[in-house]
Amino acid sequence: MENIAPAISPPPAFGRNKAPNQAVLDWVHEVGSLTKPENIFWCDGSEAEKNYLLGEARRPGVLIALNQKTYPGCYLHRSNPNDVARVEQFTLICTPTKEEAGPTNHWAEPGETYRKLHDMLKGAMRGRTMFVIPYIMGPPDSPLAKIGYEITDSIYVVLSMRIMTRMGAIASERLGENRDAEFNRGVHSLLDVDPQRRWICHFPQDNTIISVGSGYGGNVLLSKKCLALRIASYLARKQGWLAEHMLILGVESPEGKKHYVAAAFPSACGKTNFAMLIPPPHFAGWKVTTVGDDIAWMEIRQDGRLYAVNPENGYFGVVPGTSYKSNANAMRSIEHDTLFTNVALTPNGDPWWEGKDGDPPNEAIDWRGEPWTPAAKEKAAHPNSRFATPMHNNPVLDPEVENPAGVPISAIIFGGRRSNTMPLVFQAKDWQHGVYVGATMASETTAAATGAVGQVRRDPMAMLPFCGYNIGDYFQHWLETGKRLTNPPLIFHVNWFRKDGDGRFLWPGFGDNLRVLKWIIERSEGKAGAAETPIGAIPRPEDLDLAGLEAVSPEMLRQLLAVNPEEWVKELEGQKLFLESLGPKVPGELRAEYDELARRLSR
Ligand code: OXD
Ligand code: MN
Repeated sequence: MENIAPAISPPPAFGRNKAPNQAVLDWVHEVGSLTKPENIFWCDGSEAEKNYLLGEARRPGVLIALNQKTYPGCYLHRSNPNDVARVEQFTLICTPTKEEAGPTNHWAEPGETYRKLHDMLKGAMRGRTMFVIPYIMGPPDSPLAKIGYEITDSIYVVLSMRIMTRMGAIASERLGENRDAEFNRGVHSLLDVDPQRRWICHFPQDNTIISVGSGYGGNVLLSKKCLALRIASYLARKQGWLAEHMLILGVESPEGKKHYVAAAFPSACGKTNFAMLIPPPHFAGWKVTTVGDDIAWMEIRQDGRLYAVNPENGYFGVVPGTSYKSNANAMRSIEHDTLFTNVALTPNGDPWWEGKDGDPPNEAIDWRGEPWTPAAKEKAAHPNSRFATPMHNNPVLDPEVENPAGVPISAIIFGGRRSNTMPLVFQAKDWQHGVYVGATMASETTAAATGAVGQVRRDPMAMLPFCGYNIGDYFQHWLETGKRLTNPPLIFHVNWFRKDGDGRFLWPGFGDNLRVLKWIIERSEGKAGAAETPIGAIPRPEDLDLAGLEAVSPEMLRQLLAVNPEEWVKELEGQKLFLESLGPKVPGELRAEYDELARRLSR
C-alpha cells in the first residue's frame, strides 16, 4: 500500500518538547506501542515549528503553496475524492447503553468498538510520523476552557489544528503535572483513507475520541465537532452549561448600545456570513463584530444571564459563494495565512471557487487535480471546499473574544433553510416555547455532510449530527437551564431562504439580515412592535427598518411574513411525527407546546 503520510524526520530542534504530564506520556506511549510510528513529534505551537512543518508538508505533496504574492502564507490541500464531508452514518456515540446515545445517534457498544478500532490501529502508523498536539478550547483563563490532546499521523491535521485551536506549549503547560487533571484524548489515523474503514467514534464517559480512515476536517480536527460539540454537550449536561452549534456576534447601534446574540443554523446555512455581516448602506454607524462562527459554550453567571465563549481559534468555513459581495470580511480574512481544502487552482497559483468575484479563469486545475475550463460540467471547487483561517485575521473580530467570562447573550436565534412555511422571523412566546421552536426546527440538507442535498430534515437546535447523548435529555437540559435563568435571552426563529411561487428567493439576505437583527435586539429592549400570531410574534412591515431596500416589494414582504395555514398543517404534522420518532424521553413540556400550537393554529 502506498504510504499516505510518509514519516518526516524532525531535526533535533523540533518535535521533542514532551508533555510534563505522566498521564499524557503513558497514553502516548500506549498509542505509540499500538500504532508503531517511525517517530513521535511533540508539537509546541511555535512559529518556527509551523515553518518547518509547512516545508515538510510540501515534500510529500500534502500541501501546494499558493501564489505567495497574492495569497501570502496560503496553501491548498486536496483531500481524497472519496473523503470530502462529514460521514454521519459512520459517526458513533459509544455509551454503555443505546438509550444514552438516543434515537438520533448511531450507537455502538464501547468495549467491542474499542476492540475493533484497536485492530485497525495495530501498526497503522508504520513508516509515518505520529504527531502529538496539545490544545486548549476556549479563552485559556475561562472557567469553561477545556484541554485536549490529539494524536494524528496527518501533517494537514497538525497545520489545521494550529489555526483552529490554541495549540502547543500553552496547552501542555496549562494541563500541568497533575496526573488526574482532565483532558480529552483524541486519536486519529488516516489508515488507508478507505470509506469501508472510516469511523468517527466518541466515548463520552472516557472523554475519548478515535477517528480512523478519513482526512476531512469535520471528521479529523477532533477539537471541533467531536470535542467542542459531541463530547462537550455530554459534559455540559453533567456540569450545568450548554455546548451549542451556534455563532456568536456583537451588534452595536449608532448610539453605542451593544448586544450579543447567538444563532444556531445547520451546517452551510450562512453562520459564518451572518457572524461577519456588513451593514447595508442605510445602516451607517451600525457595527457587527464576530465572537464565533460555529460553536458557543454558554453558562449562567451571577446576574442570571447566559454568557457565551467561542471555544475555537479559527474558522473552518465553506468556500463556494464567498465573495466581496457576500462576505467581504471573510474574503479579507482568507487572503493570507489560510489553508484551503478542495478549491481549484488557477495558472497564476491563486485559489478559485464558484461564486468568487470576477469572471471564472479560462482554465484551472479542479479540486481533484484535473484540468478544468468554464465549459466543464463539473464544478471546479468542491461544494464543500473549505478554508481554515485564524480568527485574528477577521477585520471585525469582537474585542471581547478573549474575555474569559464570555459575552452576555440578549437573544438566541434558531434558523434553517426553508423554501416555504417559515416566515422571515418570529419570536417565541417564552423560553419553553423557544425550546420547542429549536427542537422542531428543520432545514434543507447541504453538501456539508454526505447524502442527498436539498431535502427537508428536522435538525433540533442544528445539533442533530452533534448532540453527544439522548436528544430527549438534551431538550430537558435546555428546559432546566431556562428555569435557572432569571434574566433569559429571548428566542427567535429566522429563515433567509423563503422562495416565491417561481422558486426565487424573496429576501436578499447577507447585509440586509441586519434589518431583522435590529428588530430582534429592539424586541429584547422591549421596544419594537409585532403582530401576535399562532406561531409567535411576527413584525408587521412597519416594525422593520426597510429604508433603502428596493429589492423587496410590499407583496414580497407580505409573502415573507405570512403564516400560510395550509403550509402549517403540513408543518405541524412534520413536527408531530418528528417528536414521536424520538420516543418517550421527549419532555412532557414540549408535547404540551405542540398541543398548544396545534390549538392556536386551529382557531
Ligand atoms: C462545519 C459543519 O464544518 O457544521 O461547521 O459541518
Ligand atoms: Mn458547523
